[in-house]
Amino acid sequence: MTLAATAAIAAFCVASPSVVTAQDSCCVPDLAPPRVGPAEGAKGPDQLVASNQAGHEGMVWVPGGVFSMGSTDPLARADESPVHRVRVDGFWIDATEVTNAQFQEFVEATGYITVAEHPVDWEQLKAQLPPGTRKPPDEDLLPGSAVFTPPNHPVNTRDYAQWWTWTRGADWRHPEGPTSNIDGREQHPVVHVAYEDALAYCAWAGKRLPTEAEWEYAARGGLNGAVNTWGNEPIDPSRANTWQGRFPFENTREDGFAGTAPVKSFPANAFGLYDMAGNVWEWCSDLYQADCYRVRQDEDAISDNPTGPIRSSDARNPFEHTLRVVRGGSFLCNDSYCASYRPSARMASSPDTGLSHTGFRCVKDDTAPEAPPSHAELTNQNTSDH
Ligand SMILES: [Ca+2]
Ligand SMILES: [Ca+2]
Repeated sequence: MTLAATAAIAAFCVASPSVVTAQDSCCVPDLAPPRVGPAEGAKGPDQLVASNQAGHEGMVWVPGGVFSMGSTDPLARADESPVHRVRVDGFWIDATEVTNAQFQEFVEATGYITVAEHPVDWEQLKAQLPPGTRKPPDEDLLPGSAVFTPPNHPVNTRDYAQWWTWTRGADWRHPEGPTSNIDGREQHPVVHVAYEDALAYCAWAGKRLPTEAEWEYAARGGLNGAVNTWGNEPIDPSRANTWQGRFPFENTREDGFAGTAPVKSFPANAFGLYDMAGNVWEWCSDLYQADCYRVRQDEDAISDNPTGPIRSSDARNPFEHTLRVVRGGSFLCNDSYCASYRPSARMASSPDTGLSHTGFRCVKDDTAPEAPPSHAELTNQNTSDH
């Protein structure tokens, strides 16, 4: 482990004194240190304009409605309560997670450089470390990201450093580090994307990230109150790309995949959306607040298109107020440890954190598709044609 990794973990420890539970720590560790800004000549998210207006290709229309957000299932965490009524307007949403091929098209069109490809910003990082912490060698501040590196033996599952490794040269093109690549993984979801990387892609595509409410509504596929995206049947290896075996050292791959899977490898939900359970976590636009459901329920009978709190709040990371919501779990989820593949499961992630199990999908505000002509209309048209 490099000094940069040590510093990053030290930063996490300073910010999060002994509050990470076993159930939480597999999911979204805060391992990413601050980065130096975009390289000279590269465009940041706020400089990108929508230049890829591909219409609704690859997207699904989700009709608006009212649903019960949250869960009281035995697997649910406290932040999924209370269950409350939420209304969302209709929206278009990507049928799949954004793939490496799609992200490559964006990067080639814009020259965008992701957060993981920037050097670590020591001036920002040292502000998060104990006073007097010595600056590590420059080579330890080179670009990198946190990679899932499973041990081959049982470990203390409260210590995520046992399976997350700060890896110099890891980024979306090199998911496991500089000697890896994405050849043959064009249809896998892009990973190692930070929140601002996802925003940049959205800006280029003329789309946006879903709100947490939109994401959960879409994931439920109209099965209001169901535990899973497919209904109340328990998970099995045919349902989603998660983890089978003993985490984190034994992955029996009964679902066919040790890491990410090509999108659409598992059945879609009732709305036609793939991998809303598992594969990779997906960024949402809301700031994360553990008790926002309680606040929301106190304020309204039905919450109307909620967009989240104005600052984040999370006991696991008490000094960080820009945490964003991620949803859907990943290939690391297992009931014994982290059942975050459930549509109601919530997790917080630092916006500058890209990880080897985190990606995103986009939504788009636009009019509903035209309803297909009815049988009567077609009959009338055929009659008038003659
Ligand atoms: Ca799997
Ligand atoms: Ca997913």
